[in-house]
Amino acid sequence: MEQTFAVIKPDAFAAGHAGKILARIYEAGFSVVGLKKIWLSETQAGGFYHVHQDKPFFSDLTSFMSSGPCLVMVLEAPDAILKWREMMGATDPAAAAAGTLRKDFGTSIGRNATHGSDAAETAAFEINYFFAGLELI
Ligand code: RTP
Ligand code: MG
Repeated sequence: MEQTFAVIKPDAFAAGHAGKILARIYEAGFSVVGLKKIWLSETQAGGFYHVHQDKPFFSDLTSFMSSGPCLVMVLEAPDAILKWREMMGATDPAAAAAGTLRKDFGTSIGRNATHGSDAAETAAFEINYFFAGLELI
């Protein structure tokens, strides 16, 4: 079993897509071992995406991620990191494959509906950034 960290980002949450995305998560066989609604500050969003702090899109990214509530989750499954990345699709919804979450619910590269950890080390950092051990059931 492996755990990954996932977010239903402010665009998808505000558009009312959280229920549909959660249904697809359960249908895909993930266990949701942690789940909460949060509204990040810009500073908190910057800490989460610190690896991108020198990128030209960083301020757009932190501004968007702090623009409204989102759902943060810890998902568990065999190969959860890769499985969730495949379910999300490419970063840019325009390039994402049919049937992926970003194709169905994203509207631009900056407003792409979901986040997923990209490696075991980032999953560990991201899970720990948002959840205490007692919240993972
Ligand atoms: P995420 O971290 O959100 O799951 O997305 P990702 O791994 O597919 O993509 P990443 O390279 O980590 O980029 C993080 C987020 O930054 C925004 N972005 N904008 N304007 C741009 O060229 C650009 N590139 C990336 C995206 O919203 C991406 O999800
Ligand atoms: Mg990423």
